[in-house]
Amino acid sequence: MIRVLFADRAENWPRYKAPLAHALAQAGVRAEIVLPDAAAPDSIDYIVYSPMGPVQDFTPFTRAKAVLNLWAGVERVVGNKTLTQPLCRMVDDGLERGMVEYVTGHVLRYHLGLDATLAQQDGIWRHDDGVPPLARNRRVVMLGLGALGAACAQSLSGLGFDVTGWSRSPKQITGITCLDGAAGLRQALSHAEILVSLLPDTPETSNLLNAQTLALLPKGAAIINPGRGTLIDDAALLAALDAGQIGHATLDVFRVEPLPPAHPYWAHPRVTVTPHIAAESRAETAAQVVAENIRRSEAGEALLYLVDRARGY
Ligand code: NDP
Ligand code: OXD
Repeated sequence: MIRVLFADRAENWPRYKAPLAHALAQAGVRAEIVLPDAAAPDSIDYIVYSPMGPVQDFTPFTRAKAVLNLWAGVERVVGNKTLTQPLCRMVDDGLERGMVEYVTGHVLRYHLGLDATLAQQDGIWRHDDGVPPLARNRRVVMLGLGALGAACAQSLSGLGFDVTGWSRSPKQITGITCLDGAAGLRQALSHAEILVSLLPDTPETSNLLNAQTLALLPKGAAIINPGRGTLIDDAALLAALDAGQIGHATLDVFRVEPLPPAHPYWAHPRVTVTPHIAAESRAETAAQVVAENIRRSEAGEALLYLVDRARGY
């Protein structure tokens, strides 16, 4: 019998309790699931981790064989010096579908000009403003072509959008123009009518969208950022919005969360704030990923979704 510590916030335990027990049983793993303080740290075999949870010092977990993050993003744990065990991140179908729906919804909103449509209450028949272009004439750029970025890019391409993606390593994805490197970034940004950022927070991606790179976008471009707040130089984005260089931004993630009430994003007429809800790991599917990794570890097989700690994601 192995011992699995559920180290997410206590309020999430009721959602995970049954799915985790079920998934472990389905995977053929005999396990006792314990909560923090219910067992000695040196008796724990696996840590189901969350950056919001109570366990951030891994030193006492001398027997733990892996730390299994319930989140996709790892920026809050990847540099943790007390973590000596392998770290896996979450790649979960529920998380992916949620992100696809959020990104597709906001891209369609910008594409169709829905904000302006919904604001019309003046009785004016604006037929002369024309119809929106077809999706195939709308250029969408996806920064990041990982588990989430690639799924969103493919969904948008499936709707007919002209999709370009950018990643660190070269990629080939059917229907997507894939770019990489500094020149690829410039090329991608220069034709991004709608820019979506699904990059992780690393030293290389910090302030990637700054005064210089925002200036490369076509005037009036829209930005959707469900990646991480650190990707954007906030002062530069606010200046670009005020100058009309950026037409609108939908931001789900911020340097400080919750976004402080006095932050200029809240009141800005061309910013939509969503409270880090673009996507969330779903207990039923995430529990299966955790259980499969524990099964693999116990069977001596390679872990899934191992984080490259030098790379930072
Ligand atoms: P992945 O690790 O699968 O993908 C990351 C992508 O970013 C990869 O394509 C990678 O390139 C690319 N990338 C990383 N660094 C660079 C760089 N320096 N230059 C160019 N490309 C780079 O992550 P996911 O797709 O699973 O998740 C992406 C992010 O989404 C998470 O890190 C998290 O921050 C955020 N997220 C937000 C949520 C929300 O609710 N708002 C929910 C879940 C995640 P390559 O493929 O070459 O390695
Ligand atoms: C994640 C997130 O990284 O919710 O999973 O942001």
